[in-house]
Amino acid sequence: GNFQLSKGGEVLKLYSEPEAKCLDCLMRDPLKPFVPQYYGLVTRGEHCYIRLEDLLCGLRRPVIMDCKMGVRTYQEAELVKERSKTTLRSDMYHKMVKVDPTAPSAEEHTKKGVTKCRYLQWKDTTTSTSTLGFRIEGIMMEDGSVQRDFRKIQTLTQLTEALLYFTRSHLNTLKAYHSRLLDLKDALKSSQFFRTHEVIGSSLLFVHDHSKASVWMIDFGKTTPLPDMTELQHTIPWSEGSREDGYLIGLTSLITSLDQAISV
Ligand code: 4IP
Ligand code: MN
Repeated sequence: GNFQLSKGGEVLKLYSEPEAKCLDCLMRDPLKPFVPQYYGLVTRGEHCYIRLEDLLCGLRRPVIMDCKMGVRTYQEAELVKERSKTTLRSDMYHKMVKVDPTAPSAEEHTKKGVTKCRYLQWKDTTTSTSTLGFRIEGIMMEDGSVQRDFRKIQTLTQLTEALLYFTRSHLNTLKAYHSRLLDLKDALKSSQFFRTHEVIGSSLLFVHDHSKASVWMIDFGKTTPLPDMTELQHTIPWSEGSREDGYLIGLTSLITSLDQAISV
């Protein structure tokens, strides 16, 4: 990703204004314990970086899972922008064809390009994003091997299998994740930040080693404040204009699945 270096328990992430604004807000919100500590900005060479707590610091052979939350991963604003100016992306066309050669339309095949929203929508609807409210983006096991294809996960039962694999069925790890997610749910309920932001493309990062397990909210580059006086529920499906993100649909799927995994 765009993480530059890790030193002294800190990582640097390339600056983005929306993300820095979210982190500022989050450091003064009930969600603070669920977000990496934010230490402000630093310039290195020509670039500005966001200084964040290194969540892997002190862990031995950590196991990591990135879950991208929500029922969609594109902003409404991106959708609107595309209607007036349709830039075709050949890289996204090729990523699409690699997974399913029949996915692009005849026109898209001819142009060898798709719009960004078309690609992101296709991905959302062919993974668990649109149904379970999140998808597993990747898992890194203790030996450093990375698995990225979780496209087949469509049901809670398949999700439970993935969680059992990820934790090697360790009951203590599963229980620690479960209770952390329940605490997160409580914090989200009382969070002013959560009520007033459309949370898109943000992940829950699951991290454990032999002795501890935790979950963190990360990646706020596409999380944006709502107009004054509007609030989201985060629990209902999206329809254009509602800006609903379905974040809590995904969190509920994860909690339900961990419940199942614990009782296996
Ligand atoms: C990626 O697709 C992810 O959706 C990225 O989101 C997105 O970055 C990329 O868009 C898109 O190509 P794959 O994961 O299928 O490769 P994230 O960074 O949340 O993982 P954005 O810019 O939307 O954050 P481009 O436009 O950066 O290529
Ligand atoms: Mn991410």
